[in-house]
Amino acid sequence: MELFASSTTLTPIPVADGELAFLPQLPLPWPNDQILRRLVEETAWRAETVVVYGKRHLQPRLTAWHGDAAYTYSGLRLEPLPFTPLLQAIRGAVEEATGHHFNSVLLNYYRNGRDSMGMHSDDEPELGPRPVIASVSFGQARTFVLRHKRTKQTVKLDLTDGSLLLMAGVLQHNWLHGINKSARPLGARVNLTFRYIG
Ligand SMILES: O=C(O)CCC(=O)C(=O)O
Repeated sequence: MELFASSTTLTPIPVADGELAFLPQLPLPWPNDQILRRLVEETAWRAETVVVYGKRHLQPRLTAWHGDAAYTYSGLRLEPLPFTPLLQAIRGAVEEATGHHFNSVLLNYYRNGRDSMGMHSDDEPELGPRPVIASVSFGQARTFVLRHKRTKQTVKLDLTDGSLLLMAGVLQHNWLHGINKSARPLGARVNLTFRYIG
């Protein structure tokens, strides 16, 4: 272990068949609550419909896609919006902390505890054979659930305000992840997953 680990050092979370690392607070030039407010107000949020097992569903959250290229998942094609100055600044902090380069970001707005994300893997071919995905969260802490596809092992992580979770290696091939609904009333949360689309 590093004797003088700096606050920008991600801590590895040991899991089988993949890489995970966590930083409780990504160093950013503004307070988290200010960033959350700006993301909520300045983003062109969309309520998207996806096709799951042949049936159309309205996603239980709002989304926006910014970057250089379109992104397709669950029968949904997202045309990119350009990076805003705020998203550029957050991307800069993420690239500094992780040493990885990202050209796209998916924003998810969970308005309350009823908003959620079903279990899935981010394993679309355009993310490459070992997708590196940096997930930054603002606002209400939510539980991020990972389930191993083969062993069914479950890992739960509290994604707190300002935190950064890095997913890498073969994680997306071996694990599903998602955000469950909550019976408790919860506040707003915005999550940004930075990706590299090749
Ligand atoms: O909101 C989260 O933490 C999960 C986001 C996610 O799974 C995704 O964007 O693929």
